[in-house]
Amino acid sequence: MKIERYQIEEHNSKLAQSHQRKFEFLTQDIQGTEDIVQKLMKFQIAIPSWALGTGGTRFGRFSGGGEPRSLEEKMGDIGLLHQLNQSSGAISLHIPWDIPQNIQDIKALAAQYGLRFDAMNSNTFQDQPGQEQSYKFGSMQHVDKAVRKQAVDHNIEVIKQGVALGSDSLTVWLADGSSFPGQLNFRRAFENTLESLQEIYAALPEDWKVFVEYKAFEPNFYSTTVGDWGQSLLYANKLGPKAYTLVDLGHHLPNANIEQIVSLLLMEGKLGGFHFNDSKYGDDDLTAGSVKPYQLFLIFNELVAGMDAKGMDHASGLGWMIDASHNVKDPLEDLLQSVEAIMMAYAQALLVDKQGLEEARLQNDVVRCQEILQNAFRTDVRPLVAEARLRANAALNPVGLFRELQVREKLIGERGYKTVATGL
Ligand code: PSV
Ligand code: MN
Ligand code: MN
Repeated sequence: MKIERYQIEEHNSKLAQSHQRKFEFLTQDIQGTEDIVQKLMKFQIAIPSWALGTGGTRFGRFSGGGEPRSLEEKMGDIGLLHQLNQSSGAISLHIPWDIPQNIQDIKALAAQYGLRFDAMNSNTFQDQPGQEQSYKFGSMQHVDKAVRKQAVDHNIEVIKQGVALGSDSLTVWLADGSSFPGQLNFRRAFENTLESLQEIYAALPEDWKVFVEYKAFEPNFYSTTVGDWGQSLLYANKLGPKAYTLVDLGHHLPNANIEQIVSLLLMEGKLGGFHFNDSKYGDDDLTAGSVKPYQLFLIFNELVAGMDAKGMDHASGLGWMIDASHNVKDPLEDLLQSVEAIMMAYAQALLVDKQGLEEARLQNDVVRCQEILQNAFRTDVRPLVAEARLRANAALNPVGLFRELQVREKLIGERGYKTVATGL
């Protein structure tokens, strides 16, 4: 399945008039729209290879048809997304869910789709067939050195594969922890984990980064060994300048102030990567912006402010990725919606009157502070995001074109109805 350039152009010309009207209306009211459109065009969000099939819950999985059956087909799907929005130009692999066989062919395919290899993800939270040691009681925290060594070796192997593909970062998420009080010596678990991470850190190439992803709970329900941003930051600080904290929006206890966390991590120069999703309860992995779009905007407001304060480039300063997949939507439509929501939150954050906000803060004018933030949040920025797509030769309405072209039906035609994406 390939989308032809003329199909995008035809779609855009049908919507051009109405888009132009909305875009011009917005530019009359807002200063600096050109700069915002340019920034939106540069901003790319990596797609994880595991989001292309229907996710599941522990109660069941209802696969859709036409899901990718191989890494090549997953890249094909991301290629389609990227053609539709020109904002999904990177793929994040999870080893061994993805098995890159012929690296040169995989790289050539990526180049053909215009994709970059984002952070590599290791997996020491599941036992793989034929594996010698079990991760049932943790991996890097394990009381048995042989288990820890296996986990370290796996991560080093993932780095090697990443180097061959042209990636430049490793994300480590550990399921390590305990489910019952008394099960674990917290300090020993921390020290073992640190030692394992240090061995991995020592194997990082010069220009690589390692992201330490934290998560409050699940699959362990009493303690998690990298359980919050404080613990992640401890590891990152002890490891050194190539280690950073990774924030996944779904990995906090309810009502955590994620925007404040992001702000302080950026201040410390220790925010490395981001996993976008949304949730009402926990690590729900729902479409970004589907439940709490205001929170997403507040987070972006801190990201933009913090990155500007450090002179960081928004597009390349942090690793941006979606980490979501669920049961009931077409995964590709779901990802298009997530990217759109992220772009909107970013555009709204760019609209914030930063100088006015600082002045209002200095005067303790709380009402004005809220007005400034909500003025930006309540601006309909969709024409700005659409304009960025139009200029990048993407579709004005990606989900609309996905349906018009019957992409899913065609993928089912090619791959069959009963497919299960690998690795999920
Ligand atoms: C864990 O919940 C997580 O957020 C990590 O990023 C994993 O690598 C990913 O989900 C996939 O399970
Ligand atoms: Mn994640
Ligand atoms: Mn998660």
